[in-house]
This record gives sequence, structure tokens and C-alpha cells, in this order.
Amino acid sequence: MFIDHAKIYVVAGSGGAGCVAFRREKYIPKGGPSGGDGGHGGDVIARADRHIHTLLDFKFETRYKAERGTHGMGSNMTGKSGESLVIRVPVGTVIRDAEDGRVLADLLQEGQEAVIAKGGRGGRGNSRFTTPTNRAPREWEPGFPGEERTVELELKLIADVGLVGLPNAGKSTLLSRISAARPKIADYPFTTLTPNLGIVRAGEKGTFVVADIPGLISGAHEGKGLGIQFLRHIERTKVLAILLDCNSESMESDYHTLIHELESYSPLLLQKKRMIVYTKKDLSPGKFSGLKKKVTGPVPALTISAVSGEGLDELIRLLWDILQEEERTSSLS
Ligand SMILES: Nc1nc2c(ncn2[C@@H]2O[C@H](COP(=O)(O)OP(=O)(O)OP(=O)(O)O)[C@@H](O)[C@H]2O)c(=O)[nH]1
Ligand SMILES: [Mg+2]
Repeated sequence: MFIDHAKIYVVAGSGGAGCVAFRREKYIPKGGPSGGDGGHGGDVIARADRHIHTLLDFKFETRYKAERGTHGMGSNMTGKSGESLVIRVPVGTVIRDAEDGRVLADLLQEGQEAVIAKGGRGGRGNSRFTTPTNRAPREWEPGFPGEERTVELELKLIADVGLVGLPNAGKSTLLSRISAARPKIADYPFTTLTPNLGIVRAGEKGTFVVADIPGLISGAHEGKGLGIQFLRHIERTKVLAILLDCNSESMESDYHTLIHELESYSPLLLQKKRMIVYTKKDLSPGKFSGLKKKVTGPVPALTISAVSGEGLDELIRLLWDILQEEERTSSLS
């Protein structure tokens, strides 16, 4: 599980003040009180939005303030309530009060909302203070302050795409080229010891999350190499990108090894959408033709070079399209 954190300060709107006023009407020498109440302050509301994938924006903008209520007016007019401020957060965000750790919201579903700072009530105007003995009260209340607090946002990220490959296939290099993640890269197997996560921007369309896990080798499902413990990180991804070094002499058996390891861990992994990414094209002499369809079945495939950048934009587009397709089919079922 990958965790993203942010800390922000939220201030709800304060209520408007109540008003002191008296009726002024022709032929009525002493009009009664007519001061209206202040409007309520706006709340700060967190809403889960599936188009948001990270807490990144909250690292740049850390203060959020809802509108205050306006003051009450004469003729018993209540002030206008302040507009609530809606903060959009990724689905799966837990929000805690930073001071006491109390959970204020656990937003698990698209569109789910929670008030994380309540707006202050508007103050009462003088007409509310009328009593049988005091017909012309001059009392009024100021607006009540809105709640304010520092909150911690925590998101347990679930990757959309899992990068799977033998050690040294170029998984971490790819992640470092398409996202801001900076995993360790080196020319020896098992450089990556724990999963890395990167957020990939697909132009204006949106973002998705990619997980780079340690390399798999034959027997991984029995615990060889770094074993299978990391496969659980890709169990919940929607798409698997199988990376194959296109300079490998044994590409076909590399592919079968990977498929076999995935299947031995869980046959469900093979039911996921997948694609093949041939890596290190820049090192490949001459024209490279990839694996035959007979071997891979109808799996989309693409050749890239993380060094020259060739194919990277296309790869991002293709992954985005596969994810959209996956979203459509899963929302139908
Ligand atoms: N020429 C070239 N070298 C690459 C390319 N992609 C990766 N490499 C090199 O291949 C080696 C392994 O890259 P990594 O990204 O660490 O491979 P990995 O799949 O993450 O490896 P593990 O973490 O050990 O499983 C490094 O020396 C990279 O510089 C590429 O497109 N072209
Ligand atoms: Mg790596």
C-alpha cells in the first residue's frame, strides 16, 4: 500500500451579526424592533471525486476558507448565508483532526461528502429579544465564529497500472521517465527492493498511478528472488504492463516465465487487461519485430526506449485508453 499525506488549514465562515432596527412607518410613532438575524457562515466540505488521484495540490495550497454570512438588516431581513467551500479529494481519503487525531471523514465513495469545519451561526437581531416587558430591545448578537482547524489528509493509493518484468527489464527507468518518481536505477538485478509509485499525467485528460515493483524471476511464486510478496501490490491494479527487454535472446521464454509466475500467484492476475512493453529499443540493432501474436494472443504491444524517449507518449496514451475502456466495462457490469 502506498501512502500520500498532506496537511491543510481549514476555516469555516463566521456568521453575520444580528441587526438592531426599528420599524418606521407612517402614523405609527413607536415601531417595534425589526433587526434581522445574521446569515450563517459557509462550511468547509470535503468531497470524494474520482477524477482526483493525488494530494499533490494540497502541498501547494494549504489554506482553505469558506465565505462568511452577511449581517442581518432592518425590516427583519436575515443576512445571506456564506457559500460553503467544497474541497475535492481523491476517493479513499481519510481526514483527521491534526490536534487529536480524531477521524473527521473517511470518504470511500465517489461523491461522498463530509463537513470538516462547520460554519458559525448568524447572530440574532434585536427583534428576537422582544419580551413582554421589553418591547423595544436594543440587544443583538454578533455572528458566531466558524470552526477552524488543521487537518491531515491521508490517501492510501491503489495503482492503476502495475509494471511487471524480469529484473533489469527497465521498469524503474520507465517509471522515472513518465512520472516524477525517482526510483533507484542500476545495471544489476534486484535494484528495486520495495515498490515505487508514480503519478503519470495523460495530457489534459487526467492522471493515473503506476506501480513499479521488484523484478520477478522463475520460481518467484515459491519465494525465489524477492518472491511474490510484492505481487499483492498489483492485485488491485486495473492493468498490467509486461516489460520485456527487446534485446533478450530468450524473449519468448522471458514472457512465459512472467505469465507463469503471475498465474501461479493468482489466476485472477491474468484476467486483468494487459499489454506488452518492449524496452531498450535504442540498444536493439536493426529492426525489431517483437513476439509473434501466436505467443502473446491479442495483447496490445509497444516498443519504447526510456533513454531516447521513443514511444513514451504513445505508451501513456495507450495506457490511458485501456484504463478508460476498463472503467467503461466495469461500470457496466
Ligand atoms: N539503453 C537503455 N538502457 C536502459 C533503458 N531502460 C533501462 N535501461 C538500463 O537498464 C538497467 C536496468 O534498469 P532498471 O530500470 O533499474 O530495471 P528494473 O526493471 O527496474 O530492474 P529491477 O529493479 O532490478 O527489477 C539500467 O542500467 C538502466 O539504465 C533503455 O530504454 N535503454
Ligand atoms: Mg527497478
